[in-house]
Amino acid sequence: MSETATHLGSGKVRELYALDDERLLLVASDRISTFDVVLPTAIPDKGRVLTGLSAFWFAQTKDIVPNHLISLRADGRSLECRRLEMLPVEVVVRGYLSGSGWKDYCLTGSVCGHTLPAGLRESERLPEPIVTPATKATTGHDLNIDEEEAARLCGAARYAIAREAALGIYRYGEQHAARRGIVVADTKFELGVDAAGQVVLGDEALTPDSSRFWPADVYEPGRPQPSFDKQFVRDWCETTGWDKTAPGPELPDDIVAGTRARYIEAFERLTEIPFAQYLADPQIVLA
Ligand code: PZK
Repeated sequence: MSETATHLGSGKVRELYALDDERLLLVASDRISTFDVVLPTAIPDKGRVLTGLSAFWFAQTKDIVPNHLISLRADGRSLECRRLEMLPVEVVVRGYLSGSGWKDYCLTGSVCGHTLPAGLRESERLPEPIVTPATKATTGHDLNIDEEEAARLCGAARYAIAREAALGIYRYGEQHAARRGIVVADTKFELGVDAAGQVVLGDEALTPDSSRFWPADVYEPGRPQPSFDKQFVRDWCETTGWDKTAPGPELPDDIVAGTRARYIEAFERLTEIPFAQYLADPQIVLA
């Protein structure tokens, strides 16, 4: 017996299928992107690591906010999800000053309408996490907006619920990860509304693709931080003279192996489950 799935769309490294009117299938590939380009070389098991982590966080945070997860498939890389009416904004939570947040702060002293203390350094921990929404721009790049604009786009009541949910999950995940040596600098959530009108967490949750993960042991404000997962790839790409336009370079075997090991290390630190055990029985992350 098998179900048919209709391909609905592709993300840079994931595929989305419809199973029926109520259910979607999110499939994480082993593709990796860096400098916004998908590389021609896969990282074996990356999709399983990200799917397992997402499922782990969905299970851990379901009492903070309901989520779209129905089931984790036995392949370890596919999530059956409830179909939602997605909100037209991405809800980014930042606990540290990095990326576009750092750029905007340098230029204006504020980030998405949040005025921050003067004198903060790159990668510095913020006094408290801030919510910095974004919309999908037509260029493919996200466009930061302030929370007033997000409230207009979503409806004020809905946005208020979504932002509190996002803050709650970020705080939970950031604390959990910090105790295991990983700084979650920021993370992007996508939320939607279910058939009953409830705000529900969708997409992926607190993965290295939707977040900035930094190794806590070398964390030091005042400079950019190395990526927990992608730093080998970035550093190697920088040695090649690649101009960072598509197509990217093929990765050598040692860079693939080192990067795969970092993804698995993130999985094992955060879930406290050996990755081999996940491969044998993915449902273990839901316990
Ligand atoms: C939904 N995307 C992003 C695009 C991907 C992912 N539960 C949901 N209900 C309705 N729509 C979506 C979801 C989720 N998650 C997610 N677009 C729509 C996307 C392409 C590939 F893997």
